[in-house]
Amino acid sequence: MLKLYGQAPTRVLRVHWLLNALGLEYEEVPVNFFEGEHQKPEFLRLNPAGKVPVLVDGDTVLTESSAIQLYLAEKFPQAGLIPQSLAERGQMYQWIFFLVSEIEQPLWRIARNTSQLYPEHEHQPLDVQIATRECRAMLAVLEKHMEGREYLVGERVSVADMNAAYTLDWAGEAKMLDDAPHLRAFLQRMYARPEAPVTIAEAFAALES
Ligand SMILES: N[C@@H](CCC(=O)N[C@@H](CS)C(=O)NCC(=O)O)C(=O)O
Repeated sequence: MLKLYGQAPTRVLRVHWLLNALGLEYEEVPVNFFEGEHQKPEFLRLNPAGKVPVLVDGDTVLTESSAIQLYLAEKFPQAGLIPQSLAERGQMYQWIFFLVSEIEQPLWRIARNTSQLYPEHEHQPLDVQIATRECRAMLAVLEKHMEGREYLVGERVSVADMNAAYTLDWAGEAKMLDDAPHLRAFLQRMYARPEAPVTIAEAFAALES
């Protein structure tokens, strides 16, 4: 059986989209950051970066949430989550890389400079300003792309949408979607889908209850 290390509200949620859509059974292995489990030798043997998610599928060990999404979609091609034409596949990769490098990256810079994830003396307020500006500019590019579209690529849902749903949920949590009605509508459509996992806010609320 598949083993997935990590739990909501981490980037494990990206993988939940695929596992749910494909109807796959898996064992979830929680990794407790507060107890330093991600830095224990047995975990570092799986992912030397000390981060979740990690997917173990038999002898295959995969890290990087977006790579795991693509791996699962490719392993079960009958679900049609990878576009068939090369042109659309190229666009799917384009948007996934865009989401991870141009949108998630500044979101992460904002998070680490404003939360208790990093000690306060390491916070860099100027970088929050720069990352906010950069993130908004890149969100505007995606907002324009989504005018009149239901999906990021082509006419049916693909891994790009499942990657975007998690990333834009994070952007919404960071109050970055006020000027992006098409992205807000996209998020609503995605989270109304049967395979939608919990949102980041729901996962945090569950932790506190
Ligand atoms: N690029 C990686 C990032 C993974 C990542 O940063 N995961 C966080 C949780 S969302 C983590 O495990 N952080 C632990 C740490 O940085 O020490 C991915 O997309 O999987």
